[in-house]
Amino acid sequence: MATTDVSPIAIEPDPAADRDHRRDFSELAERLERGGRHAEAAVAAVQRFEVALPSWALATGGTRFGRFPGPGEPRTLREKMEDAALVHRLTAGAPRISLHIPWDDLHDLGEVLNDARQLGIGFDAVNSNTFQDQPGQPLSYKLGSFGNPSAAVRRQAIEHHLRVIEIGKQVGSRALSVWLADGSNYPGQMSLRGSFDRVRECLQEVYAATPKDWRLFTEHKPYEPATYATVVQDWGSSLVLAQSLGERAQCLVDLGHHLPNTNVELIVARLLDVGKLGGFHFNDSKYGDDDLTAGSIKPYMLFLIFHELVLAERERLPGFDPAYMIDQSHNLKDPIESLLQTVDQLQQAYAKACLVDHDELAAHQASGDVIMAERTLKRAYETDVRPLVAEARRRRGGALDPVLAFRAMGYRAQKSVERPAVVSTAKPTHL
Ligand code: PSV
Ligand code: MN
Repeated sequence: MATTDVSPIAIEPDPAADRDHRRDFSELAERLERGGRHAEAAVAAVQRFEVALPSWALATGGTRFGRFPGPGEPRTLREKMEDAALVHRLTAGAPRISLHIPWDDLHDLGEVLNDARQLGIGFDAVNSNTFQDQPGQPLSYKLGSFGNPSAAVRRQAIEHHLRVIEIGKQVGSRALSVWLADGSNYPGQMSLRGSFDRVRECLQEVYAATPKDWRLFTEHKPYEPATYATVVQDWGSSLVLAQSLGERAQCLVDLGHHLPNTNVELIVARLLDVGKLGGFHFNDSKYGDDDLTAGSIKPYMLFLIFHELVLAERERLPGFDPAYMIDQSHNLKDPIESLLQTVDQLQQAYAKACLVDHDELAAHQASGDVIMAERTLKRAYETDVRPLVAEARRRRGGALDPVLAFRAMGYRAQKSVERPAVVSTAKPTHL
């Protein structure tokens, strides 16, 4: 994971908080040391951790029932990038934004690049959108895009992806994420095998058009909008696609894209095993694709996922290079605050996973000591690593407590003056 410098937005100094932090961190480091674990290695790992922010999560999302935006929300891509730069400034861990095309207005790419340079923001994977019809679009995606029985619709969807790749090349992206809504609502509506074959064929053409140093991520999702049979429904379908496309195609695991109780860390382990774990869309969920703040509902699962990642990192699994991205919809929370919380949760889950005593765990596994093996994991999970991640952020110029620092800055109040609300009839942008 490469690190990227943070931009110079001032954070209010708080000497008392700083003093308390130094004490908390050295106490934690000392306690860890006593147990044979080392804070410094975990701090260094968290300092290297970077996650991409989705451009679509910087403004209030919504549900199909409504959208309730707050004051001072970004109205343009430039404003979204300003907010993204602030999230990076405070967390020291989110230096890139992931564009969604055509949701993001990219008509003046030169200006977008210029803004990004000024703000110190880079571009992560580009996301295509063939799940909605756009104004003026000749053919409809009502019955799907790559899986559509009409060759003309499939051609239109391919052309869209080729345009997305061209934009991605210009902004310096290194990956294309493809999530398809294709599927059927009723048995008999669509050939289950035929639609998959069509999706595979279209993806082959798109894959061939990606630059040789890019990756293509296929993202699965069990249902919604298709309620009976989504074409890329599960990680098995995603894996079959990635394997048939080629080495640079890998699977993207969106944490919310699983049926309740699915063992997502096991899916991660399987994909790692075959060198096909492309990356993540982090979020959390209770029932379906709820797009909640990462770690808000199932923090232990998030830790167990990071545990698999740390193992893979330690074992230097060939091709291990997961792309970390967020995919959330903030309906009630201030989007910036939710993203700050998210990055912090990811940093904490990663830090905890770094604190697992792997030798001890392996010994308990080998002797079949179930209790002690579980305790070894739990000991890491139950460690309060907040001083550790605060220290990692501090060393990279970020905030000790990003949410509190954000509130102290008065950024939203200032933006609500600078960005008067536009009376909007806009529908929710993200379901
Ligand atoms: C729709 O479910 C979705 O949330 C997918 O997860 C995509 O990654 C995202 O939208 C952006 O297209
Ligand atoms: Mn996603």
